[in-house]
Amino acid sequence: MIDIKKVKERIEKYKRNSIIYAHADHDGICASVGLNYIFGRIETKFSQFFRPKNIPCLKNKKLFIVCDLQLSEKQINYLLNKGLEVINFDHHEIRDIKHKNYLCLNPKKIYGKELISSSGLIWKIFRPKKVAWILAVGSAGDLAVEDNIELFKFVKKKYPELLEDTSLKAIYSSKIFELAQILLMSFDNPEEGFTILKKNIETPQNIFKSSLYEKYRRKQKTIQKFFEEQKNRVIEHPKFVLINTSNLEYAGSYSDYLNLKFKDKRVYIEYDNGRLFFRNYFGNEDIRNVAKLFGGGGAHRRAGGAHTRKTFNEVYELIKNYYEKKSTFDF
Ligand SMILES: [Mn+2]
Repeated sequence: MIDIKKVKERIEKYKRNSIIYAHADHDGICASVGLNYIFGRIETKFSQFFRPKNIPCLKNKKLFIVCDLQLSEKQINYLLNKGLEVINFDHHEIRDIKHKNYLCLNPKKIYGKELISSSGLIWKIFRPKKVAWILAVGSAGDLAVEDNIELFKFVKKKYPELLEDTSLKAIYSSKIFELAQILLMSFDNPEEGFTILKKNIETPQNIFKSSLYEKYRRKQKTIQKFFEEQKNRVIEHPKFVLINTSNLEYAGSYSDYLNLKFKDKRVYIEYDNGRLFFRNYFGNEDIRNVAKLFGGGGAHRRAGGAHTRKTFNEVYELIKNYYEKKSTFDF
C-alpha cells in the first residue's frame, strides 16, 4: 500500500522547489491542475510527446513530479543523480527504480489496474472533491473509466448537468467528455487549457464559452463534413473500421468521432501517412494486439498507436487477415 501521508509530506515540504512535468493532453492538463489545486501553485511544464525528449530546467528544484509522461529509466536516473526527489504519477509503462528518493505511483503497479489515467490516479490517492469533475475529464479523455467508476459516480451526483449516468455510452456523450475534447484543442499551447481550467474550477460551464470551445466546434464540423463527403476513405469490416485520413487536418481524431457515432464494439483504426491510431471505446478487443502487428502499443486496451511504412491498402490487408484468422481460430 502507498503511504498517502508520506506523498503529501514530500510535496508540501518541497512545494516551492518543485516542478510538475506533464503531458500536453487532457489527462496531463487535468492531473496538473488537480495537483496545483491540492498543493497550491507549483511550477508546471508540458511536453507534447508522451515520451519526452527533454527534461525542463531544474534550477533550484528539489522535487520533480511526473504527470502522464513516460520518462525513461535513464531520464529518471539523471534526475536522481542530480539530487532531486522524483514522484511519478504516470500511468503508461511502469518505471519501478529502486531508490530512496524515487516513488513510482503508477496505478498499474499500486492498484494492478490499467484503466486509470494520471488524473484518475490523483483522485484515487487524494480524493479532492472540488476538482473531482476535472479529474473525471482527464480520465474520460484517456478512455480510462472502468477501473475508476467510483469517480464518475461521485461526479454524476455532484454535477448531474455534466454527467447524467455512468454507463460508458453516457460518459462518452456527456459534457465531461466534451470538456476533455475542448481541452485537447490546447495541445500546441497547453498553458492555455491549463489556465482556463484553473480559472474555472468553480464554473465548468464557462469553458463552453472559451476560445478553445470555438476551435473544438470547428474541428467537429470539419470531421462531420469529411464523413458526409468522403465515404470512399472509410472501409467497414465486421470486426473493425479503417479510415484513411492522410494529409487531413485533425488526423487522429476521426476514429474517435466515428467510434462514438456508431457506438458499437468494433475497433476503429485511422491511417495518416503511416501514423496509425487505434480506438475501442466500447468493445472487448485489446487494441494493443493489433497495434503490435505494426510495432506499436498503448497505455491500455482501449487506445494506442503505431508507425508503419506500409501503404493504406497493405495495412488494410494485414488487419483483415489478422481478424479473419483470429476468428477462425476463436471458433
Ligand atoms: Mn494519460
